[in-house]
Amino acid sequence: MSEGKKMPISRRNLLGATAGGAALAGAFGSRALLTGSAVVGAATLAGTTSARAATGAEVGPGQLDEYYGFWSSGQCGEMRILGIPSMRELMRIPVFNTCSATGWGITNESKKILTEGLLPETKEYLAANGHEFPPNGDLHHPHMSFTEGTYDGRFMFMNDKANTRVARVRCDVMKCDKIIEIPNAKAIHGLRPQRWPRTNYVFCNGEDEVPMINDGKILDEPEKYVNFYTAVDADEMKVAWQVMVSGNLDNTDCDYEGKYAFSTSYNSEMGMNLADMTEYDMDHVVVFNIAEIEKGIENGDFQELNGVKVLDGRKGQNKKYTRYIPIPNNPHGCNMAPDKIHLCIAGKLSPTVSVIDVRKLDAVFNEDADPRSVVVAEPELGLGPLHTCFDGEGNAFTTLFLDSQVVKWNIEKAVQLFNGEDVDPIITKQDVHYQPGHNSTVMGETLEASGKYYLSMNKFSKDRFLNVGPLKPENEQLFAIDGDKMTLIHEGPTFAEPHDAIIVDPSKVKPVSVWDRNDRMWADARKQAEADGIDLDDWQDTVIRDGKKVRVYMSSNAPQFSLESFTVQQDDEVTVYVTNLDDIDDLTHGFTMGNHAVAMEVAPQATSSVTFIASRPGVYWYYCQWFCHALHMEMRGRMFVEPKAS
Ligand code: CUK
Ligand code: CUA
Ligand code: CA
Repeated sequence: MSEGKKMPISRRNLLGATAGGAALAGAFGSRALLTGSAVVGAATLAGTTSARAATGAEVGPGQLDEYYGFWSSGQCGEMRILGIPSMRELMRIPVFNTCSATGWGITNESKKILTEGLLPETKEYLAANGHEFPPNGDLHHPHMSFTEGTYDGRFMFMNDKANTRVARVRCDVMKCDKIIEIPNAKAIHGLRPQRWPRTNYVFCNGEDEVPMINDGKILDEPEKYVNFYTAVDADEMKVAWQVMVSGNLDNTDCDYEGKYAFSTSYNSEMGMNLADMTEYDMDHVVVFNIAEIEKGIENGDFQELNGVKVLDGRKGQNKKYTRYIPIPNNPHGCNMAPDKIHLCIAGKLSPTVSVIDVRKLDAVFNEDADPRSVVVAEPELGLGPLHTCFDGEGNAFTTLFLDSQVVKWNIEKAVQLFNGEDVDPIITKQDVHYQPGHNSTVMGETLEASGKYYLSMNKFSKDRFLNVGPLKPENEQLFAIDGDKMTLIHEGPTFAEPHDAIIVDPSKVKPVSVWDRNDRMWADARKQAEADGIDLDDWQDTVIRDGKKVRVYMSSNAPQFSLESFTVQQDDEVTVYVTNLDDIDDLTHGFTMGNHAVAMEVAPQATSSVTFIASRPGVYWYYCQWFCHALHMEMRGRMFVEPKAS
C-alpha cells in the first residue's frame, strides 16, 4: 500500500467532512447502510399482482410483452434480453463469458471473435496463463446503435471493464460478432453510441490511470499517469482515435447534434487511494468537441501510440479538443435528456445533480466563456445520486443510492430554482429496495422517450427473498407510471449484476427466426468445406483426413445426425462441422461430445464447428444437447478413436 499524503481515511474524518459527509458516512459505514435500509424495508409494498391488473401491465401466458429490455449482467459478462413489463428473462447472449448451452468460447466461430481483437501482448499473457481469451468479463453498459437520435435496431454495443474490451452484438441474430481490446486505455467503463447523425462512433471511457507507455519503466509515479477517451468506429469495430485527458473517466454520454460527447471524472485529483480520490470538493465533466478532434486528426496533431492516433486533450493544452467543467463531488452518472438540451450529471457524494445546457458549450469552446456558465441548475435531490433517466415530458428520475429511493423531478423547475425562483423541482420520491444504481424508462435515451414504465436496478436484495446464503442476488423493481403516480408492478431477484438496461420498442428490433445459410458467422467453415469439396447446404456425412487433421462434416435433421459414427486416430486434431438443415422456428439442435469438453448450439440453418485433439482412444458418444424431438435422446452417435500403434 502506498503512503497517502493526507490523513488515512476513517469514518471519523468522513463524518466530519462537509457536503458529502453524510453521504460518505452512509457509503462506507455498513452499519449505517443497514439501518437505513431496514427503515425503508419496513414499509412493505402491496402485492404486485393486483397492481399489474390495476395499471394494465398484465402479460398473461402466451401474451407478448410490450417492450424489449436489453440488460447488462456485470461480472457475468453476458447480455440478457427481458420482456417488459413482465420482466420475464427471454434470452442470454454470451459476450465476454463462456456459455455451455450455446458453445460460446468453445466453437471455432466464437473463439475467433473472442481472440481476433486481442492485442498481441494480451495474447502472450493469456498463453502464459493457459488461456486463449479472457475467461471473465464485466459488462456494464449495453446500448443500441442510433440513427437520428433513436434506436435503429442494427447493433448493441457494450463494454468490458475487466479486460478493457468493447463488443458488438448483431440484433438480427442476437449474437456477438465483434470484440476488440482497446489499446492504451485501461478498464473501459462508460460507453455510448453516437446519437447523431448516426452511430459512427462508440465512445468509451478508460477508468483506470496508467503511464502513457505502460511497460514497467514507470511504476509508482502517478504524476506521469494518464487516461484515454476512445472513439471506436462502430461499422469497422476499430479504434478511430483517442484523446488523452486529465483525471480519470467514469460514465459517458453524447448530445443529439453530433457535436459534443461528455464524460464524468471522479478522480480529478489523480489520487491513488480513496482518501485522495475524494479530496476535492469539485471534480469535473470533460467535454469532447468531435469536429475539432476530427480536424486535429486531419491536421496531424497527434502522436501514434500502439497503432492509435492519440490527441492531447489534457487540461492547459489550450486546444479546442476538450473543456473541463467543474462539478461536485465524485460525479458518476452522465445522462443526456431527450429535450436535446439538458445533460444531467449525478453528484454521487454531492446530493445534487448538475444540469448542463449543451447549447452554451459553443461559447466555452469559442469564446473561452467560464466553463461553469453552462451549468443551469443544480438541484439538491437526496443522498447518493447515481444515474438519471427521462420520461420525454421534461421530467427526470434520479436514483439515490444512499437513500434507497428514486426522485422524480422537473428539469425546467430546477432551472427556475437555480435562477432564484421560489419553486420546488421535486415531484415525488419513491422507496426502492435497496440502493439503486442505474434506472431506465421506455426508450428513455432516445428522442422517443416515454415515461410509461420505470425500472430500478437495485444493488442489494438483503431481506426481500428467501435467504440463499452469503451471496445474495440483486433486486429489480419495475414501476408503472401514471402522471405523478409510481406503482410497483414487479419485484424480482436477478443474478450478478445488472448495471444498466435499455427498454426498446419492438418496432425497432426485428430478429430473424432462422439463420441465412450464407451468414458470415460461419464463412470460414464454408470456405474450408468448399476446399474439401463439401456442399454445406446439402446432407453431409463425410470424414476428410488431412495429415493429422480430420474434418468431420455432418448435418442434423430432427431427430438424427447424418453420421451415426465416425472414426479417427489417437492424437488426431478433429474438427466437427454440424449444419442444422431443419428450417423450422425454434428447432435448434446441439452437439456435445461426451467427456471431451465440447458442446455447442446449432440453431435452424446454422453451421457450427468445434476442434479438439482426440488424445484418448476409445468409444465416445456424441449427442444432441438441445431438446428437439420426441426422439431427442436417441439423437446421438459414436466417435471411435483408434489407439496409436505402439
Ligand atoms: S456504473 Cu454500475 S451503477 Cu458501471 Cu453504469 Cu453506475
Ligand atoms: Cu436434436 Cu436434440
Ligand atoms: Ca474526486
